[in-house]
Amino acid sequence: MTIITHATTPFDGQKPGTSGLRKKVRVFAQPGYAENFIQAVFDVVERAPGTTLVIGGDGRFHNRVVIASAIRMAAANGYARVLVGQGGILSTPAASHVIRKYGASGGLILSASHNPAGPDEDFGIKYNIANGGPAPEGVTDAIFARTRTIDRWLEEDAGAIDLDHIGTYRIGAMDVQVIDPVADYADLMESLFDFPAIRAAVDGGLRMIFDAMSAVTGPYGTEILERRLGFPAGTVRNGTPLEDFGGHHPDPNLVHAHELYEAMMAADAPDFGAASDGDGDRNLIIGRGRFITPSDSLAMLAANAHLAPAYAGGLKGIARSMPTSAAADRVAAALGIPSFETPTGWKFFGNLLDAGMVTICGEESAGTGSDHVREKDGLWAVLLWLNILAVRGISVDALAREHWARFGRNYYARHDYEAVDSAAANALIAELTAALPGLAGRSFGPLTVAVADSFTYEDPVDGSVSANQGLRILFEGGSRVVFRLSGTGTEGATLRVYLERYEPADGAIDAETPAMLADLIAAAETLAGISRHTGRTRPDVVT
Ligand code: G16
Repeated sequence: MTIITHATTPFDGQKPGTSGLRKKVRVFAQPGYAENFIQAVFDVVERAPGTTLVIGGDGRFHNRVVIASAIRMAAANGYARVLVGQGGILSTPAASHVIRKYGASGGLILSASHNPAGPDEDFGIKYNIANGGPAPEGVTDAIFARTRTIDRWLEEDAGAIDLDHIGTYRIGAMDVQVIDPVADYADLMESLFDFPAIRAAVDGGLRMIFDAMSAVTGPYGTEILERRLGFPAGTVRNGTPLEDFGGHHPDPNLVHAHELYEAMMAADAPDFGAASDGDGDRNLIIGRGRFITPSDSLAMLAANAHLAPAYAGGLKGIARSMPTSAAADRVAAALGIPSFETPTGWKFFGNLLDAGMVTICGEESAGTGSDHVREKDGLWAVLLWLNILAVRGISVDALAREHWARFGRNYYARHDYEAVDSAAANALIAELTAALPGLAGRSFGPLTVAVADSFTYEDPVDGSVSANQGLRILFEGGSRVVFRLSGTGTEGATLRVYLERYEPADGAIDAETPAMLADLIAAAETLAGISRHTGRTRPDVVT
């Protein structure tokens, strides 16, 4: 076989964001665009000669094209073996597990997560390192620097690539091993949780809906929930991954998973409802008549995790991203374990997990996970919830009420202003940043600012510093507003406004969230001039 050297020139803007490089398909489809980025990865990531690379994606439009290219390029760049999911499918947590289980030096995950798919929609490439987690900033910065000087990419002259038949074949000096995308992951889940207890609860009548949103978790949900746990056929809805996700936005929140929400609020709702996103790392949890915010889900899972075999020995610590509510911190304090506050982005949990400082992590953006892999994991969260409900024989609503009665309640919402003009969004952030030093002591309605700052994180493991990770306005009494610009959008800027109000256990813990956050919403508008800068009078999405 022959290695072909393709001359190339850099493309602008190949800087990875919160979670890899995300752009419109039409951007990725430009000749050499994906190849430049993948070659930049291969040029900078450290690995011994002859290592294994894992490749998989969420099945979205353009996946197969890029996967075939990545396999030919891996062969030309000295990898000894590629492990690729059948059909090019691997959920993000499954890819993380496969990297770890088979000792790969890294993996390429082709996904734009919860963003829509199709010829006019989104695509993405993310590189994960040998621990199975997203590459840290030092690596993504080096990849970006390489994309700016790249002048060639290498490819094995191998023709068409078969992704559909399980087995091993050779191209050039490299083995391509097409693997069952589900089996390893399903075995891992079975090793973590009390499957017999869940099966017994199913036999006793426990019922659920799992909405895979026509994205990658369909086959995983069907195998685990219906085949291994015995939920009736049809428990998994929208279970076939489609290249365009059925035209839907596979973001498991109350806006995009509204059919699930309505089913769970109906009189004949099953006990438990859940959904996952495009690549399977996010989760939505709804009990009969009770939505659980991602921040509360993290706290409630942490408080009950000892009921699952994998966590029976207790948790080492809990980490949450800064905009995630402080509910989990109260659980950590009660358990006498440390809690950590990191910037947005799962990659910031990697060092804490590797160092054995935390066991469970979570983010307000519907991500929860543990040290079993180095990604957030949608089905893991669903199964931990099921494990807890099965062992305790309690409803989601009763568990939530019990939790708030013990720890108090962090009312929480995120307001997203999408596809805002980038210059206007940057001006809003710049103006608010300039105002921060003068805010302490000022009052906004009934709220008085205690501290206002721009969040900087110093990693306690390697000492690396990440600045400008969101603007925090902390009010006396534990309420706060956080402003930041999303790092995952592909159109203009997305302004995220995170609102949190704490009510102690003897306070109003059974109120409606919008009413409880009204003062904070008004303060956010006054503080940041959202409508003045963006022209928007209401958010596009409230989660
Ligand atoms: C990614 C990251 C998450 C982050 C989320 C939102 O999730 O992995 O850590 O919380 O984006 O980020 P942003 O607020 O910058 O848009 P995913 O599921 O898109 O990979």
